Amino acid sequence: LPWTACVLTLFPEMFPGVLGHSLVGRAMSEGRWSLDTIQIRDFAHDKHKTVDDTPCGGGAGLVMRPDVVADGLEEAVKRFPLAKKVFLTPRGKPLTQSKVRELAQGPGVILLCGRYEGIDQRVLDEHDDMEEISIGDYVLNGGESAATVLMEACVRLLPGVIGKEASHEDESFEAGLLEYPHYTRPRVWRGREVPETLLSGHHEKILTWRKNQARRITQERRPDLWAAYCEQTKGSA
Ligand code: 6GU
Repeated sequence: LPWTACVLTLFPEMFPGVLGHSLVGRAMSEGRWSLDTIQIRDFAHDKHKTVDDTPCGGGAGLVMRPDVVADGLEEAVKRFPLAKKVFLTPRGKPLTQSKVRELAQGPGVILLCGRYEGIDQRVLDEHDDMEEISIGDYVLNGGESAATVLMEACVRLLPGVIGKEASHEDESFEAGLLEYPHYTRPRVWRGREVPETLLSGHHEKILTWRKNQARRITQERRPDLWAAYCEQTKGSA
């Protein structure tokens, strides 16, 4: 069976969206991964298909009902019993490339998308093997864009999705550094020249130039990544 993502959402029509295009879309039509959606509203029991209610204790916004969300989640688990359960929320642990690798290695993921005001805590307590993941320190209106980001990051790591011409080898986060700058023809554009070293044909010098550029850019822009890189690199070179 291919790697599968099962998305629980009030907006299944948002999928596959960007994931139906380019590399990741092609990989889906080639059967390298599959996408399933579950409409949470299908598990509402009243004739108005109510999924949320006012927060206990008062306050703004609405909270997703535990009975409705849990029934949807349990249907997803029936379909994909071995998939890792993930709740997309700005309160979650940050998504990292290492977490992406872990999720891409398993049989697939169940992605629960909620509204920002939240899901009744008791669903999360009941499913204590579910991971809460955030894609960054900013607020989205729902988990769907975050679920899309997570899926794209996972799918591009699946076997056969990226050819070896664009291998993951010299990628920024794999090496712990941001990427070096890229150039193509023409050699001079609006008076701006391609760095001499890249035209030298001297492969060793080119690799050194790129490594130095990656280190410079990482130091300038991401002192956190630079510190981690220095720590990991300590002793070698
Ligand atoms: Cl996973 N969900 C929402 N609603 N907002 C976010 C997020 C997730 N990650 C960052 N902001």
